[in-house]
Amino acid sequence: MSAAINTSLDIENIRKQFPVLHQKVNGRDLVYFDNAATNQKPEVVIRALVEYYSNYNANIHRGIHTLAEKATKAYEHTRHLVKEFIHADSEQEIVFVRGVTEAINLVAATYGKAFIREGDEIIISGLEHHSNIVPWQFVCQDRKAVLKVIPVKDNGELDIDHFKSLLSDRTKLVAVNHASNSLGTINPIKQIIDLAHANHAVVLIDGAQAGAHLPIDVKALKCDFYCLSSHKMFGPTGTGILYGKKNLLELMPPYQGGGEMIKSVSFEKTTYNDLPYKFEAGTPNIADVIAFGKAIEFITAIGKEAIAAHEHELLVYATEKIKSLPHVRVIGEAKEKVGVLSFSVDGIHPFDIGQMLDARGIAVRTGHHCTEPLMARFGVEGTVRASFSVYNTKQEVDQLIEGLDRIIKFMK
Ligand code: C6P
Repeated sequence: MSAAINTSLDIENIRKQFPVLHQKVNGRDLVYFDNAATNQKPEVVIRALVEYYSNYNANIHRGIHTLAEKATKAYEHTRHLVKEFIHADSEQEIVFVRGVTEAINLVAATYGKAFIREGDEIIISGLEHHSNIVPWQFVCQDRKAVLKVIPVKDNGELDIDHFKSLLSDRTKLVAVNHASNSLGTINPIKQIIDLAHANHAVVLIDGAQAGAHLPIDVKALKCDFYCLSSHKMFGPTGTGILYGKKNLLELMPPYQGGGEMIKSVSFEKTTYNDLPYKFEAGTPNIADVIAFGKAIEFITAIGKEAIAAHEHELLVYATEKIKSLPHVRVIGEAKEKVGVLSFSVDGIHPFDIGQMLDARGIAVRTGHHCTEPLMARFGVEGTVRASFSVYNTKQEVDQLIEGLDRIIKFMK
């Protein structure tokens, strides 16, 4: 990893836009390093929620009154913004869901039901979040299919040669993340997609840890499905998207039945709505989707490249500093990483470190990060994870390192 110099961002000004950052926790200025779990929300996003409920709360796609039309327009505008953001061909390819977990479950339940047969193989990787493991286990149990796993190398990268050896004409689907939430590894998804397509397998990319950090071009990638969670992209919880290629979404059966997803219903026969509404049964999460649009505009206005450069600089700085501390083991040293630093300290439980850092106002995540197989691969129960965002500073990294230094001296 090399430190990229970035002078273009006014971090102080960016920080001012995040009300939650300006508070004391346990008597100290909050240092928020749990961004991979969920990142904080700028004022524009918070204001969009208040504005919707204060001024034009109404159900969408149903009413012809002024409020309903305004709400529908704002909701559909976010779909347009997402389409542009990930370079999809059409708004019909963008399905609003609760987040990445629901997006993957949707594909597993519908694509899995329609296209996976006994003896077929699904390939995932050893870097996956439980959300990209368990739904495929459901499919495999249901369809008597077989789950295969791409192994993880000691540095936290996927073993792509092994992946090649797993591919065969039995492979029907490959599901991997764009970036690992536990180690930060950025996966070579273009290569993975090309290899899978050469074997006529479809590919789902879990973009939970990429949305706010990495460029996403579904068309250039030629990926079949791509999933995002709003709350990891400065947007509200409870919404996100599934991107799917139109021809695939059209072939898939609906996920849930109810209002909005139908064209007509009689007791004898129901016909389904056009894309993407076929997959959006019931009243959706209108307010959060509208505010998600503001989050996308926020990211675009700063520029993903500038965000990534800043986070990379923090990652390089923090990694160098943490390695100078005794008893610390950094887990995950892939060449390409997002701003995630996972580590353990010999003889001190990650949970204890997390608690002692919290006492100093520093928020990190500890535990298995919903990647138990990955923790087992590295022979640990869990790690301490510091994850960076655009509003974090080197001074905050210094506070983390100073806190850790004291904890290690105190405990050892
Ligand atoms: N990871 C973390 O602390 P949801 O909860 O549906 O928005 O996202 C699930 C998910 C799927 N894939 C990856 C790679 C993820 O990182 C996450 C969420 C959080 O790492 C919460 S466990």
